[in-house]
Amino acid sequence: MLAPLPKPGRPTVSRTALRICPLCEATCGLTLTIEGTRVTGARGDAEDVFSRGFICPKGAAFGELDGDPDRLTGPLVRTNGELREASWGEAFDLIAARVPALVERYGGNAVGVVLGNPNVHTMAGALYPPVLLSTLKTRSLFTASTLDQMPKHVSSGLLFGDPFAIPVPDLDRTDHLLLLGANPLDSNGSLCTAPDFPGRLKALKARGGTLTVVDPRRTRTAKLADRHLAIRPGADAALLAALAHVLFEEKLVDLGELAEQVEGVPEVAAAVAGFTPEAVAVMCDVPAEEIRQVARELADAPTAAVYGRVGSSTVEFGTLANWLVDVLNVLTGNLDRPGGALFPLSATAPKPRTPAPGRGFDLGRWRSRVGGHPEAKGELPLAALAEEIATPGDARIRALITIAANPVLSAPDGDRLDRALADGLDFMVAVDPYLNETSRHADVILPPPPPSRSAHFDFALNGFAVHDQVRYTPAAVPAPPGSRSMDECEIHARLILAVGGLHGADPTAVDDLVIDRTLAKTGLPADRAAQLKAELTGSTGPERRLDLMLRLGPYEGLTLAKVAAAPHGIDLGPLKPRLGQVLKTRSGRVELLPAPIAADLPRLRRALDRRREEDTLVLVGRRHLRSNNSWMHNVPALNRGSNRCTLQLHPRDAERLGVVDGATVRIRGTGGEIEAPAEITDTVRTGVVSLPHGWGHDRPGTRMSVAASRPGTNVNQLLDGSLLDPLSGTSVLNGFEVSIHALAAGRPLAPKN
Ligand SMILES: Nc1nc2c(c(=O)[nH]1)N[C@H]1C(S)=C(S)[C@@H](COP(=O)(O)OP(=O)(O)OC[C@H]3O[C@@H](n4cnc5c(=O)[nH]c(N)nc54)[C@H](O)[C@@H]3O)O[C@H]1N2
Ligand SMILES: Nc1nc2c(c(=O)[nH]1)N[C@H]1C(S)=C(S)[C@@H](COP(=O)(O)OP(=O)(O)OC[C@H]3O[C@@H](n4cnc5c(=O)[nH]c(N)nc54)[C@H](O)[C@@H]3O)O[C@H]1N2
Ligand code: SF4
Ligand SMILES: [Mo]
Repeated sequence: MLAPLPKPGRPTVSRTALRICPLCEATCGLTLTIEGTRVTGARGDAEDVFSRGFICPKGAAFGELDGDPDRLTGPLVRTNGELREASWGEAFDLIAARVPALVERYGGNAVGVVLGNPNVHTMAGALYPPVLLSTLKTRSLFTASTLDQMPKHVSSGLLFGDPFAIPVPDLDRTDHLLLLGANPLDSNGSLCTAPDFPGRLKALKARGGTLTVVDPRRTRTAKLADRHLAIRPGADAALLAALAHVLFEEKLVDLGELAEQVEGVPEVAAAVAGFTPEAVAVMCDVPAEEIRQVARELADAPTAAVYGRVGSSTVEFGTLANWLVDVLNVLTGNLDRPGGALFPLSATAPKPRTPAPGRGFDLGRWRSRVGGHPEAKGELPLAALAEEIATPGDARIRALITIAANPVLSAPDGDRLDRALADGLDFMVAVDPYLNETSRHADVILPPPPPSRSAHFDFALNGFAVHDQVRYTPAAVPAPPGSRSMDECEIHARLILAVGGLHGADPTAVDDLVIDRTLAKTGLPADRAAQLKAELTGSTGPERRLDLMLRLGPYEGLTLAKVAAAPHGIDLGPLKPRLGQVLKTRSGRVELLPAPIAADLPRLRRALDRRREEDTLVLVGRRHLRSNNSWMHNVPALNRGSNRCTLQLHPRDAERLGVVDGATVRIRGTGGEIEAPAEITDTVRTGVVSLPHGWGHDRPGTRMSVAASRPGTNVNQLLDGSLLDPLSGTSVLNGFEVSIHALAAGRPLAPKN
């Protein structure tokens, strides 16, 4: 059924193969050029039903990233304190010898699991971590979500009863996009999967639509906007509350067809009553009249969508801001209508349910041991991981499994976490292709093969796509002769067996178990279920699981065979209204003012009166098109040219502080001090400085030679991890106070301890 792979070994003439790009959320279809088992080029697949040929510099560097000589080619195991190459058998033997014994003695919570960002970009990351967690019976789960989009999950859980019910802006049809805290021209979009996001924004403008961007920096996205509000960081919730206020005050609220499905509108009106444009103007540093104008434009647009991302999520009032984004979509009648914000329907989603009340969404069902942080969506704040390891107590975390995560760089206070990983753990496993700042602490590293050797399906990201479609790409390249690589799905399955006391069993047993459980939940009669199982095609466990999900999914007649037969994808149509199917609240309606939100609003109200010193500086992040979080700095094509890890500051602030362009500055925050070269630019507003994250590749014992040669500095060392959005446990990574001191110009960066 699937295209046969050429025989490995002989250098063949170059051929091409399709591969969905796993490097960011845009999921572009790529055409790879392959010589033998080496990827020598990548271009956009012009026939891809979704991306239609788009590619960015990261996708174009696919071959170099895939063939990075620093990638681990087989497992590493620690013996006598040193990591050395080992066989897969040795690696899993050691895990099986250590983890079940710890679970037996201290309970499942003694094993922490950290899931990082690339899990949304691999099939393995979608299919196996839930099984790993249920096998371990651990509540010690930490993911990149609490450095990112957990405020959105919490807001959706409370509003719609389902933390994964995330409406996305209908980019291709909307007349008006109000975009906050996102810079898709560099990030290519997030929780809004849209290959060629830049082109889609330009198309919006070309059809006469309006783009408003709210960002303390004049980003490339802001430059495209009809209106740019250079808001003070951390103030989005106040701005959005004021917009809601104006809608009520000027009688612009019009739920349209939504009216029947929403409760709590008068309560929201009362809740935002204090948030007049005048009351929020100082906190936001946006004139009251301009706020009124934005509200009117939003209400007047034939269709409109409000969309907020990282810059309005990883902030002090992140959940409130994310809630208000959808409150505005509701109040303007734009939720669940074409041109507004709609719920995608992916091919592997469960069949839509008949509208009915659901079980609702609860927060804080348990709390973290040390800090007492409430769980959100079953997770604890990643910022609390270090203390959960290092604080003595019977219930402390003693073993850690990190999968595709580099929290030493991506989470607050990496130095503290670094020490906790070094001194506080009995055992650590990392599933990671690199020996990096985090995995260097592992006792066992299990490296997945390069992406060209993995099949790809976007289980997670299709659920946030601006157009329904389905695409599958099998592995593009076979393992070269003599290679020790193991498919990442098999790594995950073997890991589950090893920690669960079934070490050595056939890894497809894990897939069969999931298939049987899934079939049992369908309520199908046993003979029909057995028949369905027998009909599944696919040459691997994960392929059979994908086939089952497609067959049980919302699109009649879709199977793996059908999807595989359409290598450029199958178009499933524009997004459609489906709110009734989505709602799982106890009332069966959108609950517009959930109690936890109402209880958090006074905190925002108090912040309106907060006066900061005139010369207070707050820090925000930024992303660069040729980078991705912490792990792409080892690819020469993506890490050349001028230093990108610079502290941007406004000329007026620079002058006041006596900082000249290019000089080294010392930046101080609650978590520590770092140094970076200053870059003076008026693209940041006054009172704001900006430093990107994911840098600081100067720790010993890693194997990322290119990254280490241009290490940059770790912005997250400025944070002590105590600053969180309380409802979601998400770290405040944007809009925190720092102080800046000019050092002598040209002084070399101080070596890190
Ligand atoms: N200050 C600040 N900090 C931030 C952010 C910010 O904006 N500002 N952004 C936050 C956000 S949004 C996120 S998502 C987090 C990301 O933080 P993390 O989730 O820690 O992700 P990365 O830093 O991308 O590290 C990914 C890890 O996965 C490994 N990896 C790459 N490909 C694969 C694969 O195919 N399989 C496996 N098993 N591993 C793989 C890489 O080698 C690396 O170790 O960072 C957060 N940190
Ligand atoms: N090139 C590249 N692409 C990426 C990534 C990457 O690292 N590099 N990371 C991927 C990941 S994991 C994610 S989650 C996405 C994120 O994608 P986006 O959500 O687009 O995130 P950013 O590009 O960081 O843009 C956030 C913007 O918020 C602004 N901001 C900061 N504080 C505030 C505030 O208080 N209010 C407002 N309104 N704005 C504020 C910042 O100036 C910044 O421009 O990108 C993904 N794509
Ligand atoms: S935009 Fe994202 S998915 Fe598309 S080529 Fe670039 S990195 Fe890959
Ligand atoms: Mo992210």
